[in-house]
Amino acid sequence: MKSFAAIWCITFLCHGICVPPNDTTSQELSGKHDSAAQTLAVGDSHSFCVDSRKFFNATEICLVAGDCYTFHVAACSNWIDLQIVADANGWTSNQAPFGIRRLVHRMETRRRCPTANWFELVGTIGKNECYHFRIGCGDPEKTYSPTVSGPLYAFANDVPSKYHNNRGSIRVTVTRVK
Ligand SMILES: [Ca+2]
Repeated sequence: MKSFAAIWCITFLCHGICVPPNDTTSQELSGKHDSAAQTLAVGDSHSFCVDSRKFFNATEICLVAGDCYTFHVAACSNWIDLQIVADANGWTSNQAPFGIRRLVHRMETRRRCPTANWFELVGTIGKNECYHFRIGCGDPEKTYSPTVSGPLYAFANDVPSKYHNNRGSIRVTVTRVK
């Protein structure tokens, strides 16, 4: 337990930085590597993999402000945060080993998306830390409508300096419903 706690006790100096687009009034965000990204027609779906070790997983899809989307994660999909196995809903600080639970609680505000669980699947519009939205395991009854247009990225929610101890990928399907 000591070694496990020691790993978690490493200081976290690299926080997520909110980098707004140059023109915050713009309703469209560009993605440097997403010139080939496509938009979806109503009823169309697109599947992509989210690697828990990657800071930004490109999806080759652009979401459009005002359109509505649902997300679905394949059943039994799991990934691993150091030693904790979780699905796309992630894990909570209360599930951390007792000896480090208080420390893990204190670190919650350092997660890239502080309101989401540890290792919860999170989406964002554009390669920045400003437009996060929670996906989790997805819910066909719950739609997401972005306020800006731009390339969709996804990631496992973690503190920025702790992606090296992540393992596993999760497959996600996004569908435009409106
Ligand atoms: Ca981690």
